[in-house]
Amino acid sequence: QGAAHNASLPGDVYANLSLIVRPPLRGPIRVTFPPGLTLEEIVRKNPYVTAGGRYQPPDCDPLHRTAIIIPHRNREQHLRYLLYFLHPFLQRQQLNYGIYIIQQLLNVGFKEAMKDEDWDCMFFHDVDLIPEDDRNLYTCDRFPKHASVAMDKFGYKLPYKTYFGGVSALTPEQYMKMNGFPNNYWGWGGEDDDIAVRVALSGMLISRPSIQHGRYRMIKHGHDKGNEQNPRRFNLLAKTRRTWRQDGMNTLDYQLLARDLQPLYTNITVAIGTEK
Ligand code: NGS
Repeated sequence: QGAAHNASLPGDVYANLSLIVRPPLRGPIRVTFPPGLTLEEIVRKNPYVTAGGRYQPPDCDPLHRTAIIIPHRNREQHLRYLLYFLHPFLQRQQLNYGIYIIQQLLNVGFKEAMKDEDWDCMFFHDVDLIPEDDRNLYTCDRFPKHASVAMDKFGYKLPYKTYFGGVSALTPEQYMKMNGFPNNYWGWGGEDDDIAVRVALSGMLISRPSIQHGRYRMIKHGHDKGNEQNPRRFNLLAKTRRTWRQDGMNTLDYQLLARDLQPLYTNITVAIGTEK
């Protein structure tokens, strides 16, 4: 009987159906921070992750190639917790992915990651934000995506309508269309707002996940030493309309010092100039 039923559809339809594997997503994630967590323990829990923090699903052909770029300075503990949650999260989404740590410019992360693989999506990820729902897919959309729409510290809603900080995702095409990100923001604040302005100036809209899926828990921390508020940020923001074409990927200048393949991430160290 089953065979007679099957015969009513062309064979290749069944062949294709049998290949579609539903990602083993779980939905909401309970985020707690286990004390005494070590990198070794995370390595042990992620046996399929290869040198440099790379992964490909062992049992299916991934549809998406996503690079995660994390700017980070002296926040070892935050990084450890993020890696602890992010590796299994990305594996459940059945992505081909790589994790990159950079010290300064997001543009450097973009350029260096693209040397490894033809990534089709770049996620720019604050080191202290943990996603709380794996239906928040780490893939790109038709427009630049702002993923962290519901952060606990803002009461699980946007702090203001044009907020673009936390976690965002762009295809390489979208990234190049807006000349990447600015190179001239030093210290805290404003860079994310500048990026949102660049998205609009280059003629794109912003896409966002739902408030149920785009939830993030922030790891609490005090003020960052060596990352003081940037007093020039309002001035810079006021000029973005005039400067975005002359400041970005087309003026990126740095010297690669090291590309260190750690078990859970690729660490990029570069030398760049100082504030002009
Ligand atoms: C704005 C900043 C953004 C920042 C946002 C949230 O005022 O960079 O606050 O800040 N813009 C400027 O300073 C121009 S937070 O509450 O996370 O400290 O992301």
